[in-house]
Amino acid sequence: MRLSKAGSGRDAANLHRTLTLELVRVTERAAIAAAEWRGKGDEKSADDAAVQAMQAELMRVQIDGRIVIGEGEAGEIDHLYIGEAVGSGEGPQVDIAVDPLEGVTLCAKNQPDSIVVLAMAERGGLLNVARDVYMHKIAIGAEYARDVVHIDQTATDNVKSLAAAKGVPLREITAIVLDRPRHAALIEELRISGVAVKLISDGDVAGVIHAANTDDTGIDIYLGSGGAPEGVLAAAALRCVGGQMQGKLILDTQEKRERAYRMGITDAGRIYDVADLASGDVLFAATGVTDGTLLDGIRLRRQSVETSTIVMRSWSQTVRWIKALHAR
Ligand code: VTB
Repeated sequence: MRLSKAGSGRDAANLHRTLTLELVRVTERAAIAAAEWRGKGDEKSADDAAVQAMQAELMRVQIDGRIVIGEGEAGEIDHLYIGEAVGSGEGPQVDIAVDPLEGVTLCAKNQPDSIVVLAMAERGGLLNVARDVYMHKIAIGAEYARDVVHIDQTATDNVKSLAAAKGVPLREITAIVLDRPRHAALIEELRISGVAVKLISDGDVAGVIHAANTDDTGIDIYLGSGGAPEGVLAAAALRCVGGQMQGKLILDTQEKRERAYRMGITDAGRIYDVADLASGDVLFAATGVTDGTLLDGIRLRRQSVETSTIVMRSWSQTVRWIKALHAR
């Protein structure tokens, strides 16, 4: 039997293969639902619409699926909670991480880069983290040696080392950082070092992906902290497109540490790399809600609705951009 790059058998690989398009349907439908709420200033309705549409479409997929990164805990919410069984129940056993509306605020304000995101892996393939947990993250392209940056080094040391590896002066390096008060010192440090800082208001799944695609985006490195679920989703994407990332969970309360422990995280200080966050055969799909750098948003035409989706798979490293027209 031929073994896949991810070490899984060919049969399993072929099962996952047919799921690629199924996932596109799921993220497309959620994005179309969320798009109705673009620019309406109502984050909750936008999120609810995406969640319900995603859950309904996921139920139709032929998988024995389980939500491992969801919208919240069982009992707290009705749809897409951690541990929820999704899919028809027949088919491969898979784990699913969702962010039905990444950048809810962006959607409510009709600003760029609001997307629907979903990742699927073989059972046990995705790190289980709760929605309210944060993660320190650092990400760069696949083309660098593994020791060029390290999450425990200072930002200054990391960008210096990156510039040297790239063979350019520091002023030609661009870092992408979430614009948050908690990053004031980091941004200041980066500015003093001389690098350019691209600030984003939300959406660090796309931010990490951009840092791994420097030739297309001009972004060399992602730095800072953001949601841990978004970290796992970004890692799933990097498994497919290539790229390096390290993540460290921020378990700053006893309650978070205990909850993480129950979810299987025994070493609170562990540094995760891409394959620790998302392993085995991994599928990743994202559909644009508002126009953005990664994807176009939903276009409402007279007769149809146009969607723009990126879908990829780690086993084959295939990346597809799917533009679709849906009859109104
Ligand atoms: C990020 C980003 C999200 O939350 O993870 C961020 O990807 C986490 O930081 O789009 P804050 O809690 O400080 O916002 C979002 O911006 C929103 O979920």
